[in-house]
Amino acid sequence: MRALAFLLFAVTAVHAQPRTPALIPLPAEVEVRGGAPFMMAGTTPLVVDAGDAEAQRIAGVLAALVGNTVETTPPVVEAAPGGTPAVRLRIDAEAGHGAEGYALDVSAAGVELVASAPAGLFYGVQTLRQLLPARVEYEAALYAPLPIPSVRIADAPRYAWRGMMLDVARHFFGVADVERVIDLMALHKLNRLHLHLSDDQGWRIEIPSRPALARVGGRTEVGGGPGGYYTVEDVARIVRYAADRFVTVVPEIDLPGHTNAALVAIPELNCDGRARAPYTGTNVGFSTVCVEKEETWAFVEDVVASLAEQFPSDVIHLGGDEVEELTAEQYATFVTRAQAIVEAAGKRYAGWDDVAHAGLAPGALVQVWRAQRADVARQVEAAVADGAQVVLSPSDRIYIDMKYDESTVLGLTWAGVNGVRDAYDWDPGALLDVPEAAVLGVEAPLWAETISTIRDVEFLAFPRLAGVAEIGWTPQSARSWSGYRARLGAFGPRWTALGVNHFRSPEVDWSLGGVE
Ligand code: TNX
Repeated sequence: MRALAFLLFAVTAVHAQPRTPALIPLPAEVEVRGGAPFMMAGTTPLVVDAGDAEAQRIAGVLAALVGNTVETTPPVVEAAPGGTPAVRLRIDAEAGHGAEGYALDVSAAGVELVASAPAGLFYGVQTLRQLLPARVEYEAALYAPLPIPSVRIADAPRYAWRGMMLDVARHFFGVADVERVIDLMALHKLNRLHLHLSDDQGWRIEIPSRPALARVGGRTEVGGGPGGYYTVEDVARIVRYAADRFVTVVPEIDLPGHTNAALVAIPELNCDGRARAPYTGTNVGFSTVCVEKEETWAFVEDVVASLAEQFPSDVIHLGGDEVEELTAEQYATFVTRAQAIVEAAGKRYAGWDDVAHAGLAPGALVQVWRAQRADVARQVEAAVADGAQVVLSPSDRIYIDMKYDESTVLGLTWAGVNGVRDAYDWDPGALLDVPEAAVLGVEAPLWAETISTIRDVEFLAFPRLAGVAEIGWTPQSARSWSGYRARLGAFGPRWTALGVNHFRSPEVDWSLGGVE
């Protein structure tokens, strides 16, 4: 039976093998050498340097992956008997691969993976994972061995910030859902998870000095569901889970607008001192904290202090979008003081591009969502000239809460429909007239007005999030829609094996993945 299964595999493998392996993101340099693959088995030793605990932990990630599929889990060892085919994983600070880069060499005789830092080793393991057959992702013993094609790869990311934003305010997503998102981000070498933790419809994080925020403000969500919030323990768990996968969790509390949930929980934040009624619709722009009251500033101080304590991220995002109830002067005064509070807490201030015209101090991070508007683009460029950096989230490209096309049920359309090609086929270096060093990276926001389950999240995120991962990682010169489209088509079986509810877009030839 096993022999038959293997024969069947060998035959389909010959036909299904794409020329470039289905790696997403595509590494900076890939040389497919041809020739015999490396055969990975449950007994293949994973060799790390003596006493290197991080290399040992990361080797354990690969061991667990392979161990899910074959009868035994590969041993992580510090030395293998001479002549044994082995996978060597090494962190060598002198190797010159940067914070996240690595070099990978696979031949029939063995696998050599070298990085200069732990994150690079982890990303090299993700590449190895994607070189292994998709069936390695199933949590069931199937059949060994597992061939890894013979390749030589030299790799490092284009941008430091490769992110996704999850709106947990419009609908709440629990810790297990967030962990699932982190797992799928790590597979594609994404490294920033921005959590949109408050909005009109809900406040989603416990602030111990202000317990009403979560307890009262956390009870609602779009459509009248039960809502929810993360306790301090939940946040610690998420942050740790993310850190183990080299993902930084960036917290956002949206201020001064998008604050109805806070205005329900803390009456003093309203100019008239009266609590607002809960809101479960999807309008924007109607709420603001009372910027003239000192109670409001005490609240901002408390919230920022708690975020600084709960999240190791060096960035705290304070929103700032879509405020319609303040004068331009009131708004600018608010943003200036908010930035100062974040910096006094030892963190870097981030806001949506609405803050660009508020007179930012140098060092701010501006998340650009409306680059298609010339007036916004000019404001952002002026902010960059004053010392800001940008993270690019163009809504007409990578707002992954937009529908893929008119036929998709989930999603909004205010920024248009964002197909798989639309989301992929653009250059972050050409979006704005700013120096290259001003672009910290890219991030795909997933707003949650229309989605409430992890299956919905997956549907809108995949395949578009994979394209964003490649935009953030791969040099522009190595990217093309046709090359990406072919790798995407061949990638389908891996998501299927992982149970990822991805959109089978007609833009992609999914048959390239062979029989699933
Ligand atoms: C605009 S993008 C918003 C959000 C909505 C989103 C829906 C931004 C900074 N603000 O409040 O959820 O559109 O696509």
